[in-house]
Amino acid sequence: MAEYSLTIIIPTFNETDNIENIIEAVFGVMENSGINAEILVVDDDSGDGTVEKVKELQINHSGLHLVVRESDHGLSQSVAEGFGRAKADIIQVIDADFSHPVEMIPKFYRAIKDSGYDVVMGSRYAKGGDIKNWPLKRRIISLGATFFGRILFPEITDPVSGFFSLKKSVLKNAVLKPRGYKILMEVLGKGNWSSFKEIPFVFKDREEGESKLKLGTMADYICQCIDIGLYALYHHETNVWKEWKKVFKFGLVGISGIFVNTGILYALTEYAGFYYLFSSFFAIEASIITNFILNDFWTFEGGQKSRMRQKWRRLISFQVVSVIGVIINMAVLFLLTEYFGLWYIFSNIAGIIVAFLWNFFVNRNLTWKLNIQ
Ligand SMILES: Nc1nc2c(ncn2[C@@H]2O[C@H](COP(=O)(O)OP(=O)(O)OP(=O)(O)O)[C@@H](O)[C@H]2O)c(=O)[nH]1
Ligand SMILES: [Mg+2]
Repeated sequence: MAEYSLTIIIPTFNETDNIENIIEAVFGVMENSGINAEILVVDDDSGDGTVEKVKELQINHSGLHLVVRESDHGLSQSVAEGFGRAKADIIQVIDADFSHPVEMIPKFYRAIKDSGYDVVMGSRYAKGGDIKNWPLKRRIISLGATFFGRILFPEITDPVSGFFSLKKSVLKNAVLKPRGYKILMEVLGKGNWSSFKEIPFVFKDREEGESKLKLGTMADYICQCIDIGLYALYHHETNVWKEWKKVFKFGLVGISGIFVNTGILYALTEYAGFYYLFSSFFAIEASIITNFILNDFWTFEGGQKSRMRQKWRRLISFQVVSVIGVIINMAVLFLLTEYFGLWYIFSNIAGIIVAFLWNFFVNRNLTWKLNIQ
C-alpha cells in the first residue's frame, strides 16, 4: 500500500505571508477528516524566505515535502514536477494564497476515492460557484479563456481552474507540455480519463502577497489550446478526439443533407411539377429532418443522456438552430459580396463555414448537451 493516500501539491513563488498558514490549515483539515496526506510544496526558488519557512515546518510535519526548482520556472512546470514526485495515487492541486477553500479538499478526495471519478475540478462557473473581488478586466479575460477551453471540453464549465484533483493513473503515458498557468487544460487534453465531476466553489482573491499573473499570457494560452487540439488528432484515447469525431460526423451528415436537398428539389420540380422555390421549401425541410435523425442516432449517440430528454424537443431545437444557420449563411453571403466586394461564390463558402460552426456549436451545447451534473 502506498505510504500516503493523497498528495497535495502546493506550487509556490514568494509566498512567505501565506505558506505557514496554508500548510497548517491543510494539515488541520486532513487530520479532522482522517486522510493520510502528504503536502508537496513545489517552489520556484523564491528568494523571500518561503523555502526556509517550509524547512522549519518540516521539523513538526513528517508528511511535508519540498522541492525547490532551480530552472525552467513556471506554475505549470512546477505542478507537473509535483505530479512526477507524488507518492499517493490521488493528487490534489491547490494554490498557496487561500483562493481555494482548503476545507473542500476531503470532498474532492471522496469523489475520487469513493465515487471513482478520474478527475474532480473546482469550478467558479458552475451553479453555486463564484469569484470574489475580481476587477471587471480580469473577469473578462478569465471568461475569454474559459470560452476557448469549452470548445475543447464542452461539458466542463471551468477547464482552467487551478483547484483540482485526479487519479495519478490519468497521467500515465500523457505527454504534458507544461507552460503558462493552465495545467488543468493540459491534463484534460492529454490525460487518459473518462469520468469527471465539477464541484462549485467561491474563488477568493489573495489577501497576502503579490499576484504574478501577467496579462500577456493569453497568446500562450491560445497556443496551448491549439496544441491540445492537434495532439488529439494523433492520440485517439483523448477526450478531445471524441469531440473531433463529432465535428467530422456532423460535417458528413451535413454533406448527406445536400444530397437529400438536391434530390427532393429535383424530384418535386421535375416530376411533381412544383414551382422550384416551393419545392426548395420542402427540400430544405426534408434535409433538416434527415440531418436531425442522423445526428441524433450517430453523431451524438447516447442522446438519451441529453438534457433535452424528449426527442421532439431536440428536433425543435435543431430546427430553430438550422433556420438561424440558413439566415447566417445568407447574411454573410450578402455582407461579403455587397460591402467587401468578394465574388459571391467565395462569400457563400465563407457563409457555409460560419453557418456550419454556428450549427455545430449551438447544437452541440444546446440540443445535445449532456446532462452530467
Ligand atoms: N512554483 C511556482 N509557483 C507559482 C508560480 N507562479 C505562481 N505560483 C503559485 O501558484 C499559485 C497561484 O498563483 P497566483 O499568483 O495566486 O495566481 P492567481 O491566483 O491567478 O493570481 P493572484 O491570486 O491574483 O495572484 C500560488 O500558490 C503561487 O504561489 C511559478 O512561477 N512557480
Ligand atoms: Mg491566487
